[in-house]
Amino acid sequence: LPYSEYENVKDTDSDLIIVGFSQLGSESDWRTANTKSIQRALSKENGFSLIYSNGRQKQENQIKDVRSFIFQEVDYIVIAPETETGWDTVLEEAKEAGIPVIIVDRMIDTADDTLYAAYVGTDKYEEGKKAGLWLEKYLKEQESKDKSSLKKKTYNIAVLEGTLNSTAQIGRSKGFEEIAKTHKEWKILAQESGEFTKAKGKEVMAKYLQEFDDIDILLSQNDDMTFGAIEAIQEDSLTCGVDGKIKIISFDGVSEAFDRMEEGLINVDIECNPLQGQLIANIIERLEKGEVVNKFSYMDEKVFEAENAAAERIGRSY
Ligand code: GYE
Repeated sequence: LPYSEYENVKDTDSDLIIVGFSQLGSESDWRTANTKSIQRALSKENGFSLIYSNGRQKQENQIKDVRSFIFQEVDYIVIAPETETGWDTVLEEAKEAGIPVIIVDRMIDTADDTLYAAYVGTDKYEEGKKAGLWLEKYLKEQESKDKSSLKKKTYNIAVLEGTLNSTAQIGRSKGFEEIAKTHKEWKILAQESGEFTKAKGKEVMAKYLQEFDDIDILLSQNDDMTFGAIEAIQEDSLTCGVDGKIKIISFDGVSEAFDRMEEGLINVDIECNPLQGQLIANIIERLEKGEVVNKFSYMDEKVFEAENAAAERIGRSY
């Protein structure tokens, strides 16, 4: 936003709390829901003036955006960071300018926790573990069935990872591997990034299908990549999901994923809750009053299985 426009905001609505929000991109349905939630909570009606910037999946854009917020002398800065490292310098600049920073969704890697006032987001490591625990339970159930199609000595797993070095990728990989390493019969065939997008997810999955002819399980670290992967699987005349050859574990739980679960194409979706706006607004309001805030706030999250998808989706807004 040009400086003149900001001045305008400030003059006419001097009571509003001015917040600069650097969103990392618009790569997924999850991200859209997250952006909307934050825009809604930090609206004029609620006493905020929000300056939104889209980093287009590049940390360097985000750093520029944060610098522009500092220059514009906003009251608070909210950052959903693309990747974890490399934030110290710009956060020191914000600190020097006396602007409190709230980190949302993904986390940053810093030795100095005075560089941010609070973090609001989700526990991605837990999400990864939940995926592993679900698979453990699922395979046990299959093995106890007499005529299960999925009864093998080794289970071949292909992984579509998210943006490398993002908290969502690091946490979900680590959490899942934690469970996988307790199972000698689980074999991770490949683990590559699909950058959290549908197009890249499809591309990498198509490559996996060329390379490996016996994938039993796909672990896809977000729904958008899963949608791409399903297309690649179907174009290869293969089947997936509840009654299909390749079992699919996905993450996020966006509306389209519920469609795919109802169709039986995705077996399970590990929820990641993007509705973080209200919590962020609450934290800013408390900081305004000089109150102490929790340094870390995590959203509640569930696991959705295809069998219960129709009932579980009732009342969901994205
Ligand atoms: O799972 C994915 C998005 O950081 C939790 O980023 C977020 C992830 C989410 O692109 O869809």
